[in-house]
Amino acid sequence: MPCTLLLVHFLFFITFSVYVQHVVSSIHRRFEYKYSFKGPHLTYQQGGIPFWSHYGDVIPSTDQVRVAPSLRSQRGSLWTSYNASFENWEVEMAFSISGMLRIGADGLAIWFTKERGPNGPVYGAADNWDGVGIFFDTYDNDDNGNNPIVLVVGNNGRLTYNHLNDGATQSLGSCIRDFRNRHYPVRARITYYKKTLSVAVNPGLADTEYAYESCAVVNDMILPKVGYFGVSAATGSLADDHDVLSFLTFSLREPGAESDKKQISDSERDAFQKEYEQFQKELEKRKEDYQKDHPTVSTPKEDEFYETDRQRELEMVSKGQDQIQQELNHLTERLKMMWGEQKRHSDILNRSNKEESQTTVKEGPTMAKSNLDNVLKIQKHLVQTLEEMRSSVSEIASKAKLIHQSSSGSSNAESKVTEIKEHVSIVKREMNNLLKNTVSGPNTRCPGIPSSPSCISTGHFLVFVILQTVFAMYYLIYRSKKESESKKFF
Ligand code: MAN
Ligand code: CA
Ligand code: CA
Repeated sequence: MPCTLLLVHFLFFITFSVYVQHVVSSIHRRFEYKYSFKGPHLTYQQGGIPFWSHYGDVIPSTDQVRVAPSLRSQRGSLWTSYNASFENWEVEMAFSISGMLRIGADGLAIWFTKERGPNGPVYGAADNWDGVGIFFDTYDNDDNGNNPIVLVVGNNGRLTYNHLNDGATQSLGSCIRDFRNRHYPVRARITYYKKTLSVAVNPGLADTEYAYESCAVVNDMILPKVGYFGVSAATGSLADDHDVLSFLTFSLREPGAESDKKQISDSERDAFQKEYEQFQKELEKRKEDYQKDHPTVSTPKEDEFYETDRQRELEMVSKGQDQIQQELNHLTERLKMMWGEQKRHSDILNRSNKEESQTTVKEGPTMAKSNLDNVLKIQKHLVQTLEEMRSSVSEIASKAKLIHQSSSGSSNAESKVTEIKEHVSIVKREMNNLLKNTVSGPNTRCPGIPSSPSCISTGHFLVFVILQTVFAMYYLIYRSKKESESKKFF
């Protein structure tokens, strides 16, 4: 019985998890580029950040924004140019707070507030804000040993931040994390969904983008319906570099709360159209300004960027010619090798003929030799023809390239194309001849290589053996005679 209960409980748990997962995963998340920035082309050429305004000691660069540098008493902030009215949203910010000393100051803040707060005492931004601030406080002002700390502080405009006690009594949620001098960028994810604000932090210990740990959750948090996103940082008598590498904002929509397929309204379309036209005008104006500032730089005409059909065709012809040339080179090499081989065989044959004429009967080597000479002639002819074809093809290729380079003079190009065609037909004809010669040339079968002649015949061998035996017997008799003579003396 308890086993059945356990099973039911387990099944319920699984179903519930799947349901939760389904709901969470089907939240519609849209990247909002007007409330975001990231490298590698973070800034305009003049140093501004598209859709953002920066204040104070901020130093923007192409791949990051230094919100406050490691100098004493710096304050910097940046705010979105447009306000946002997302009911639910999420911000992912990658940052790095680093300094030479064991202790740094003062920290970095992420904001969503009704108004922008360009300058002030709260991590470089204005106090008495209406909205929420998520603070990364590095310096332990109240000396209670709990910094660096992450805290969430809400404000309706009436609260004055208590910098001296690190907002300890004002925070709605917090977590102690060491986010200074990390090996990898630290990432913070702030999610505001159905009036719950959650803060998660990836402490930058590894290069894993999504290793977030929950830090704080604040329920029933009422934020302004319309507000600006911002980042700020400050230093005091101690200082760190406060760098933001990316700030990505997403709007979130509950599943089924809106229809994605819904067409945009007429007023929205008009607004987008206006904005587009404005950008077009701005672009044109910038182009003109650039021309004025750089009169010597000529802007290439648009059609100079693209190839014409003719250029493309010639490019292809040229490539084809290169390929043919390569093939012919290959063929020539092989024929040369074959020719060398034939020559070697012919030398062997000549040598053996000479030897045979001195010793034994001739077995018709003149016939084989004349065959071989024929083959050699054909080979030679083939190599020559191929050489000619190769030079012809390279001529075509270079002409095609020449036309390709100067394809503007069309009448000239026209005549050169005809020339190429003629050359190609010559090559074709020669190729056919070559093939005919190779297939039906006279006596195309090479004569077999004669086996090397044996150096002595059987008759000679027998005579040699008999002579040797006689000589050996004569020597033995001579020796025994000498021995018996010498014995007589003793
Ligand atoms: C000084 C003051 C403080 C600041 C610390 C650390 O004490 O400027 O406000 O927090 O330095 O920079
Ligand atoms: Ca502090
Ligand atoms: Ca503290």
